Amino acid sequence: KKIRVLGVPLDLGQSRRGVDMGPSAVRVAGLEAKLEALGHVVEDGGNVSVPLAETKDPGPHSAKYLSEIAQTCQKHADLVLKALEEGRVPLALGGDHSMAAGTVAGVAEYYRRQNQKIGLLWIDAHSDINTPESSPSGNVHGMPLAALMGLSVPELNIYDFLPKVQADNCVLVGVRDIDQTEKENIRKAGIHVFTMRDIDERGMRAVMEEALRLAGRNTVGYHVSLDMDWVDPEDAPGVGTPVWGGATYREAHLAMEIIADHGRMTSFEIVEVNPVLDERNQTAELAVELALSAFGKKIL
Ligand code: DIR
Ligand code: MN
Ligand code: MN
Ligand code: MN
Repeated sequence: KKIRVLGVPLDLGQSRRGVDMGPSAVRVAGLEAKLEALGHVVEDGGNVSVPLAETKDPGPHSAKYLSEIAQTCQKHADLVLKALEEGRVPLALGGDHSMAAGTVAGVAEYYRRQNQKIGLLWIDAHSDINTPESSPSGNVHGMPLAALMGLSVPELNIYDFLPKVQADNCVLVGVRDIDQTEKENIRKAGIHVFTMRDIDERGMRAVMEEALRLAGRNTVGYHVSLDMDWVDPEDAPGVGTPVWGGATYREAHLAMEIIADHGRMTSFEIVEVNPVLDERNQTAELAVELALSAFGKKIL
């Protein structure tokens, strides 16, 4: 594959500082060279410019830095769209998860122009479907899925069409921490959810096969949005909102390997790597490993 790396050093969507250094940490961990060793052609599109928190006013508590985040998502979406137009697979590096409002918009817009739809795999400890009304924190990284599904946050409606993905093709995998006020939004949006309990009971293999079937039904393929806090904090300590009981090291790899086997991933992003909270860059290194598995690295 021809891959274009797109960095989004965005840390305005949550309150633990340092996630803006995520793209750098993932590059330092050798992303490009290792993907090329796998046989891909990789180019680095650099980082999109992001306003610095110190120079901005957060605005209303219900959705802090929303206008700066929306501007960043628009620029990022344009770069994602351009990458696809130029025949490149976008591989976006975050940055906090609010950037996904841009990544998914760019991918969905590219295929919409060809009268095609995409699916969305949202792999995360959290469901990120709060609205400014339901959010207890006011952190926009907890809201991108609500924006993409058209529940709220019109500022993040990049390219002005909704929903970005049909509810029936939107699948959450591995969630284990959902705000009480957020649960109603999941029901309203009508998306599919596989919790950690589903993974415990059915196993990663069965859950992923079903998730990919749903995301892939009547679509060209699916975008994969991987929040590193999906992985258990034992293996991924460098994230802003760790939650115990996540995917194990091998479960995480297996999920990515199954995605690669199906060969239908349109685009990929890894978010929420926070080097300030990490231990010797191990979370960024794991992010690179998981990207390699998603792009086809096999044990044998
Ligand atoms: C929480 C945490 N639901 C919020 N969300 C996180 O702030 O809306 N998302 N950590 O990744
Ligand atoms: Mn290269
Ligand atoms: Mn997230
Ligand atoms: Mn999360």
